[in-house]
Amino acid sequence: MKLVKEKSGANKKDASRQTPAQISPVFKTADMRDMKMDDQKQPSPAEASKSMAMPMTDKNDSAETMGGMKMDDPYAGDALAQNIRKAKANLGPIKITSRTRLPRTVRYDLYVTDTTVTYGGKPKRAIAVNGSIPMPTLTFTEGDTAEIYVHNKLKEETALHWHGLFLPNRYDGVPNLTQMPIKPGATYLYRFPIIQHGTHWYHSHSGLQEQIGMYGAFIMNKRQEWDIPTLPVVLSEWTNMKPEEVNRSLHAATDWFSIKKGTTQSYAEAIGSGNFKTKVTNEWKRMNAMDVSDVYYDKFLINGKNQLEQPQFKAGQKVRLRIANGGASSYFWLKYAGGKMTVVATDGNDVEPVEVDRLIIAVSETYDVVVTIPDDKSYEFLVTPEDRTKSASLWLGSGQKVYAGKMPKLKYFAGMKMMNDMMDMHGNMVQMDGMQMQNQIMDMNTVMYPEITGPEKPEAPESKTSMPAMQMGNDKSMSGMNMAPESADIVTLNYTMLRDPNKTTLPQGPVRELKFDLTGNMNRYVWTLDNKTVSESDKILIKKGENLRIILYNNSMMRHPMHLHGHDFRVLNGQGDHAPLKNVLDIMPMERDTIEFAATESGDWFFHCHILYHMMSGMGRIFSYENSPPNPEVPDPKLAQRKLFWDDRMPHLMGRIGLESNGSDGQVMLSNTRWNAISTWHLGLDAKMGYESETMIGRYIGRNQWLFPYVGFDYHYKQFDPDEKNIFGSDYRNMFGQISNKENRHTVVAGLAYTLPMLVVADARIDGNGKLRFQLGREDIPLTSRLRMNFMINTDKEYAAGFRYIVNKYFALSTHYDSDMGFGGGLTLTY
Ligand SMILES: [Cu+2]
Repeated sequence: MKLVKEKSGANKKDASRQTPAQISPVFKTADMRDMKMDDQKQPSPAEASKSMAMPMTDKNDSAETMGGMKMDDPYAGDALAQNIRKAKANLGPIKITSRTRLPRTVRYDLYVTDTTVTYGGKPKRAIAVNGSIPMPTLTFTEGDTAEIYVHNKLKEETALHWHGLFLPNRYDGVPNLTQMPIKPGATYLYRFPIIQHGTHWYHSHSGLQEQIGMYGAFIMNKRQEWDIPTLPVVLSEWTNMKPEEVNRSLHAATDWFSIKKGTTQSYAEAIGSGNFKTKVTNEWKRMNAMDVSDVYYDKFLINGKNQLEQPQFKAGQKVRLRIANGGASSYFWLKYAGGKMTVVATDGNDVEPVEVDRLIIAVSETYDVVVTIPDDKSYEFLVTPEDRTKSASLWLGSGQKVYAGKMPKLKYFAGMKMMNDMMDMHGNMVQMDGMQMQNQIMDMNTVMYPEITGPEKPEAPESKTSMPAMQMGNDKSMSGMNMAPESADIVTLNYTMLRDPNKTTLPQGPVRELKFDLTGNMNRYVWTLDNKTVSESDKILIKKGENLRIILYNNSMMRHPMHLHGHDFRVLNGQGDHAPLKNVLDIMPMERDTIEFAATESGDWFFHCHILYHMMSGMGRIFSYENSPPNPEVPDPKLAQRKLFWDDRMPHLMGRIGLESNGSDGQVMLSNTRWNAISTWHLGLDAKMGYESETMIGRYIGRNQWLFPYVGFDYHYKQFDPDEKNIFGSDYRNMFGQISNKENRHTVVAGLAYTLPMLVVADARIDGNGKLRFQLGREDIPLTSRLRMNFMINTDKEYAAGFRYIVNKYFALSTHYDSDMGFGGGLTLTY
């Protein structure tokens, strides 16, 4: 992309940002100018009601050069152009109203308190602001100054981040980065000028508070705004589990969430649906069951309600929905029962209107969508999480209910098959030549959508190598692909359909290119950029005045909504000078996307995945402006950094304790991104059965974390019985002829564990007496959705196998046979 010299309307924040103290006098003159303009523009009543064409349309654009080519119509003949024309025609003339009042300081007082909610059917702790979940909608007009007093009435620290806002770095609200956390009982003032407009939102950036209520709409009106009914729509999700427990469970890699969702993809389910080979291939490639989202939720919410009624709208009315996805980890499909939805803005920035049947809104994105109420009925605006487990509905209008149509369940084995094709044996995504893996053009998950690719059926032999039908949005250039007939009818929004009505070229400056691979390890829930967490990487120094171009490649199996604080970036999507401006980029698996922005600020700005649990595991970077003045909000930057880094360094405790008729087997682990401390034990009922424990600490190596060198200590005590034999004979000597020394072994050990295909862990070690041991084992083989099998065998002539039937998150019925302890049955506790 060539940079254009002129300073175009792109960088709305070109006007340098100052602290409010500095800005007040400057703003006064600006206010005067504004006022004058307002006075001049002060519409007569006739004028005010005079219809205006789309304010976003810049008529002069049509003769501009596009990518060096002179064109009369920049998008003649193109499907997108047709869509835009139609959308504009259908929107028709929209009245605008001008803000006549002077810009002013708008004050809000936010009281953050503990509360109890019953969203999931049980009373649970949540956090409310001014008694409300979501937090109250904060409304401003461009030119105002925001004065927001946060009164922390919690027993814990907090901080609020103003998502998508251009503001002085010290008010960005990232605790331990741009400010110190607001202490319990303290009041904190955020004061910044409103220098932009559009639909934004705000949320806690402190710990996991965002999951339990701390999200709300932040609306900045233009000084000339559309005069149609407008509704802030904040989407979110609720879990009855404490967010800390959600986070720990994800790291413990229990598959409890899959069981709750019905997506275990067990062997029985695979065989029953003719997908045995797919399942084996999946495990051969060392993957666990696949899913489009990590967490099971009990309820999905629109403005804090599962069913939200808005009966005031009448036939023929247009409504502007200002939608913000305030969910912690859920993407949402949006569908409307009353016809097409017209997308008019994203992340607070206008786009040329386009009509779609549905769109997916990534975590933390915003979209402005105009819908029409066709008749005096109640039309469903359906919000469905990406995993389609449940939904929430907004009802527009009154009268007979018109449903949008539930989204059918995902075809998980089709998804698993696709993943198998996409993943090589080294855990890398296979590069697909000739496929446009960018800007959401090709949604690989389409193979899982029955509404596009047809209902689930047994393994189709012909789809072995060719990609099944995909939906390509309305990009006809992909017509070579095998498209299912239904897909042509459903227009799904993708990023190539977003076009800014104005030029968004960056101001002139040196261009610096940065590249990041989005990386992750599903099995240990480690999420990184270039296989490094925030705490494992240095801040990325950037210079004021340069233009940064960032190329992102998603080499993980999940999509990630990458968010940049304090700046809008251009998404290079083929729209040339009119590339859309966003602050969140959803990037699908295998995609390579390019964004660029002008470095116009100072201070430290977070760039991170907005899936809360990915962010907390370290998926981000800090962009730091060189030679920034010290931030007065962070008096001790070293201490602040230590606290910030703790988020992804924090170890998680997990354990499994078997209490069976032949004794107790179990293990506890304390592990973080790379390190793992494990203690395992086998305690027989008597000395003949033996007592043994092994305690190890080690570090996982490599991005896939298949290799685990460790050191530790082994204690064995077993009364020797010369007559005892197992299937290998006496275990007095091991298979290498070395004396096992089981009656009294306490020695140091050093070893290497490695995860093999089929997720079998091979473990070779040597102890302080020179004795070798080689062991193979696997936990958690999913036989049915709740039945798990495990086995172990080693050269000490020990072996074991067992079954667990998972009753709930913490309890399982279990039985196992062990060469030392024999048969047993009982309970297994999982933590
Ligand atoms: Cu992510």
